[in-house]
Amino acid sequence: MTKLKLTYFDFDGGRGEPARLALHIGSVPFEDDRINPKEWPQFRDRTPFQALPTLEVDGKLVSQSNSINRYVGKLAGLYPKDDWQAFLCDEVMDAAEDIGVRISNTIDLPADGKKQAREELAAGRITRYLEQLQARLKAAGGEFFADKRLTVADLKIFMLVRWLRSGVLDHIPKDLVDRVAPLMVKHFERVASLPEVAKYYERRKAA
Ligand SMILES: N[C@@H](CCC(=O)N[C@@H](CS)C(=O)NCC(=O)O)C(=O)O
Repeated sequence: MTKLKLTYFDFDGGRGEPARLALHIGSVPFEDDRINPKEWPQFRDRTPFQALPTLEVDGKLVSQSNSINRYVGKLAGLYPKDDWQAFLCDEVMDAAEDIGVRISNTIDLPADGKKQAREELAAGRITRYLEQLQARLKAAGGEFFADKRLTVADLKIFMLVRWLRSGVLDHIPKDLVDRVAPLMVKHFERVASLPEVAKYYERRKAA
């Protein structure tokens, strides 16, 4: 059997979490390697592109979160076999990644610059992306983003929406998703209440 080790920072979110969740949902055995951010400076140069997540597959180290999501999605039965549905799934994951990158780029800005950049992002790109993602969801039938069933695209969006609604992002109103893309909130709740997802986070809370 293929030996998998997924390495990411030790928190329940971010770029590594959709793959963790997919592997759990698909009952695919893997080593859940969690790095304390304090260890990161010593660890950085051991990764291919000085970034996490990474996935070790039978001793071979690879990276890039959406590539990992596709690979583990296939192992977990959470990636479309149909090429068109796979394309829809990929587009949504890459759009989610775009938003994440734009927000991450504001993290180290000085306070004033951060406020302005985030307010512009919230009113501009993020709103636009959320509206477009909502339109994609509607076009796919309203429940899931591709293949009329749960795929890794839903898990990636689940993390993004949870982050945007969490209130941890200063200057990005935590009710933005609710206001501009209410179907995305319904989607978030749908994914959160799937028994495998709910059970996973109950176990994490108890750990
Ligand atoms: N394109 C990469 C980006 C990876 C990335 O920037 N990861 C962040 C954590 S979410 C990281 O490792 N940051 C630490 C650093 O850049 O030093 C991917 O999608 O995996």
